[in-house]
Amino acid sequence: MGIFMRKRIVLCVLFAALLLTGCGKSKEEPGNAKLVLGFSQIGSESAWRIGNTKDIEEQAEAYGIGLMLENANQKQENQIAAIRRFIAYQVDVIAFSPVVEEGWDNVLKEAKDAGIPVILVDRDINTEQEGLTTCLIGADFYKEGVMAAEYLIRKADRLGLEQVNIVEITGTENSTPMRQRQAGFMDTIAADSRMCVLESIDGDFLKSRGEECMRYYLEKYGDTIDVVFSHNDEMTIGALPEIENAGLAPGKDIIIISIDGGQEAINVLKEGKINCVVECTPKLGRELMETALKLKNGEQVETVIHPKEQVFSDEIDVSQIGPRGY
Ligand code: GYE
Repeated sequence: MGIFMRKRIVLCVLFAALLLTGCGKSKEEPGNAKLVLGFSQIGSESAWRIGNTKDIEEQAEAYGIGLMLENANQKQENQIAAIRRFIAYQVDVIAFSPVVEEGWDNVLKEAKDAGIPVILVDRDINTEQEGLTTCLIGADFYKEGVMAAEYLIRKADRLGLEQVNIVEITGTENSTPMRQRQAGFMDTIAADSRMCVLESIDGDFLKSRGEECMRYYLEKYGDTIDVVFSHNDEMTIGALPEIENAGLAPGKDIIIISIDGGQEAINVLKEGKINCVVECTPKLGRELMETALKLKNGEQVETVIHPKEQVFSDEIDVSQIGPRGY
């Protein structure tokens, strides 16, 4: 089967699916035409990501917006192909969460030429070209790294530590949260001479990689490790049993700092095996729908929208933390 034939079949299936789910643009009632939003999600690598997808689906439904959602299974090429399908279908607005920062110029130029506005959700891109995207709706990852480091400095003060050996398990290499969480954390501990980063390794935001990284760290550095700074809850949860298997108590022998604030990590924080979780909310759906509607109506939108976030740690009464919803 030729590539064009295959593409045509994919488009037909997509179109039929949209009609079935009522997401198609209504040609009969132009005044009442439904906004169609194409959204390319990165994958399903974490509770955060699954919560983010669910929130976007629920908010699209609540706003009466037709959502074409595609899951890229962690692959940039799948996201590029999805964006091309959205352009071919002539959706009103395209949104996507770029798995990495580089390599989007061509496809975004195609969207621009087709006159379709693009919203970045959660993560940013790196480009020299102006005007490829309209805005970014996502967390301030740099600030998250700063808050993680500030907690650590306070904890080291409280414990009276003289030297603090840190291992870092980072998120997907070249992704915005990886780059900025690391930068915020490193910049903040830089002035504190007690802080010593033994090593940083890419854990790709995955639980299985969190496990592997921790096993490697324990073999290499043993009980000289004072702190694990992990860029997300999944990797943290993967790392904890490795620490216990090595005969050490997470939360006591090793200070554990995580990011996201999903329910599972909060439960472990309440058990005392995690010391600090910096919140990163996946609930970006409402802002996304509001922004998409504004763009469709030709209104101005904010270039960056950061949700408000907080820190959950052993400095507060953790029993008061309510259900997280992701
Ligand atoms: O921290 C992680 C997810 O981009 C903020 O991606 C997001 C990150 C989140 O897989 O759990």
